[in-house]
Amino acid sequence: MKTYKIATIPGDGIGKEVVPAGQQVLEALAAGSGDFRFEFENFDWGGDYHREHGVMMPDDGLNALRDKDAILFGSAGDPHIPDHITLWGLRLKICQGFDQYANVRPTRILPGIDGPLKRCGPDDLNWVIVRENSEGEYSGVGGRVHQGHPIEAATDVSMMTRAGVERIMRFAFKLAQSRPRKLLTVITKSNAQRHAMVMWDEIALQISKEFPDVKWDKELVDASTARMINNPGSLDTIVATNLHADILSDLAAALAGSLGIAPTGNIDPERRYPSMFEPIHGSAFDIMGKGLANPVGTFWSVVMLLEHLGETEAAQRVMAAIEKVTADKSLHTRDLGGKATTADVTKAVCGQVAAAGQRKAA
Ligand code: NAD
Ligand code: K
Ligand code: MN
Repeated sequence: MKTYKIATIPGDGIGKEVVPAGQQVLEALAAGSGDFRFEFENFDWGGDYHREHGVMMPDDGLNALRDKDAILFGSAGDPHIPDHITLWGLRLKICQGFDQYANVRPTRILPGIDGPLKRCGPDDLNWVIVRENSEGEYSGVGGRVHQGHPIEAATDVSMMTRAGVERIMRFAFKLAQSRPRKLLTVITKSNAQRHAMVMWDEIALQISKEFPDVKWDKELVDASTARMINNPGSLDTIVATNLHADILSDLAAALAGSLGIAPTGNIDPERRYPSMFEPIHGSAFDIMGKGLANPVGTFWSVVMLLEHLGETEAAQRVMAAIEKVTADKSLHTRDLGGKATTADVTKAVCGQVAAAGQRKAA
């Protein structure tokens, strides 16, 4: 029997609620499968670890993750520690340390969930946003001088490299090619950002020649927010820079019903290092510790994790279980207008996964 080594890093806030829930779903899946098992190792990194050790994770922490088949992550963000310290000290350290340069964010309207777009059904909104995840606006290049003085100046440089843009474009075109509509929208802002974004556009054109069967267009990032709302069906696969895609994907999640249902994979497509899967939401300080967190974003991330492991059938089983549960409005959490708790939804999804396992065995 195959054994997959999975690292779990709940992190902070509701990450501590949704990651154990995701682990329960994987355990329910493995219990009903004769094909594979999981070996979990939990890492208590995050704000509490920072209070004790002064850092979000140990300096050699990446070494403890290196031999894992995948990482299930929650969120980095603590109400008492500045956000840039929690983010750079944990999540970005892993993403950049393992060169997880492709951040993949599927969005669609799940059964039973009413998004805010009244004219929009499940067939009209089915996107995958590809976010450049290693450089751009979040490259970390910049600095502050003369802090606190009237002449103070600060920069965050959006650094893009030809190699970095080529690899994310190629990844996005390939992904678009694998989807039924073979449609890619390249998000840009080359009217105002006249250096890096112009290179971005040129590289899009260059890489498009490798994929003659993919239909593609360009859209300015500001205009694309309006297009997502006015004409969602005109979009399918979308590629954007680190910052642009960060913003667009929260909008996409809200249009699909809630930030709480949206998943993501931080992928190293070359598989040199483990990839990391997480809900797109953060620590949600306003609801943490109350059992109100919607775990669906984490469960969908578990589906992406299973797909990454090549366990396609198991991934489909979990996705079907999620959809059965979202279709039942009595199992909606408060963000979707319901009254169910994190534990209610988790129990229901685990039950569906187990039942499907029994049907398979019979
Ligand atoms: P957030 O995603 O934590 O919350 C935004 C809003 O969405 C809140 O009202 C929250 O209650 C709601 N929400 C989020 N997830 C939900 C869920 N699963 N179920 C129900 N409601 C949900 O974003 P924020 O408030 O901007 O950030 C809070 C902290 O999280 C900050 O420290 C931030 O830096 C961090 N953060 C971390 C990550 C990450 O680790 N990947 C991502 C985003 C934000
Ligand atoms: K997250
Ligand atoms: Mn974000």
